[in-house]
Amino acid sequence: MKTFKIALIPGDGIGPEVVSEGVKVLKAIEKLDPTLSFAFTEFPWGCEYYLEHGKMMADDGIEQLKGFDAIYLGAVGYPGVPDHISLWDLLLRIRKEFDQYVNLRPITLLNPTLTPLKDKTAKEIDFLVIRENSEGEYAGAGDRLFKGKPEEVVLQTGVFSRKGTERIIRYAYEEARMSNRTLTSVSKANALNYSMVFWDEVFDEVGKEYPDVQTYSYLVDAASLYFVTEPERFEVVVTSNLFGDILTDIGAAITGGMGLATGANINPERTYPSMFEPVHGSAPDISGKGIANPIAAIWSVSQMMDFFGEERWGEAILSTIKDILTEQESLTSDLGGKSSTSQLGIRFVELLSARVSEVSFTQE
Ligand code: GGG
Repeated sequence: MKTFKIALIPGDGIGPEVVSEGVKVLKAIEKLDPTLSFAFTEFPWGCEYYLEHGKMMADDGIEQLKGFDAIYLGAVGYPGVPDHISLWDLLLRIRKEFDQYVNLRPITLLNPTLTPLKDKTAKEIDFLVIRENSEGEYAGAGDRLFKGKPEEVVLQTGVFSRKGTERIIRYAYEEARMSNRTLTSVSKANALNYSMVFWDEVFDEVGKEYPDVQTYSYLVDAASLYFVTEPERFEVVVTSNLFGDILTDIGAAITGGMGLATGANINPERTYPSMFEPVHGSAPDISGKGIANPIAAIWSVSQMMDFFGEERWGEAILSTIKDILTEQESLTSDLGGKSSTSQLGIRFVELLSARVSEVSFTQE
């Protein structure tokens, strides 16, 4: 029996509501598969914790998280705490301290009715965005001088190290090679004449090691247009931290909305735990109403299972998401249904159990 230790950080707003449905799925897997178990530890960190303690997480929080196999995060941010504090002192702190330099965001149309794009099929919207997740525009380098004075100056510096740029681009080439897909680099070298010229050079240099991978290179503005008009151009995409964050919101828009967008923050070397989270934020406007869509959070569990090497479960969860998306009445209101967050979770577990009841899991 394998036991995976999972740190739960439900966080703020709808975070706890959607994480609770993901945990329901993990507990169902434990029941269905005698070879697997999960040991959960929940951490109360987030904006409420900040208002009580003046910090988003415990001082030794990173130390406490080190021993886990994965972190499952809901959402961060709530009115009353400045967004740049909640994001930097919890989510970005974990990504950086644990060197989770790869952010995997699949852009996959799981049901053809969900795209607002006329005439686009599921076959045409199916790609993976690999976002640099440790530096770039999110390096946190900058300054604010002469605050409040007429001569005020604010600097926000993008940091693109050779190590950081090479490793994400190499990861993307490996992914493209392994899955026999094309690789598209998205940058903006005409305007960002230092950082993105460098990015493009590294993309070409590393590419010499991968002559078998077909590549493309687009400016971020052109890529934004093609995400909407010709998403079939893309198979694997590699891009910088900020561009990746923005582009994947467009990706969410063409595949059914933020309720279906997932992201995995990966430390490929497995020196530290990786972190799995829905892409959406805490949505204070709907929190506490029990209507948040938990599918993105459940998809994060699928990514977690893949990361654990339990791909049959990753695949079973993804297939069950496709199943539930065909049942209008089982969905939440953002997808035109009437179900609550927890009703969707209950139905999901029923469908998952039915799907895998045929498969036998044996003790290893
Ligand atoms: N699900 C985590 C969350 O609250 N994300 C909101 C967010 O703004 N994330 C920024 C980012 O991924 O860079």
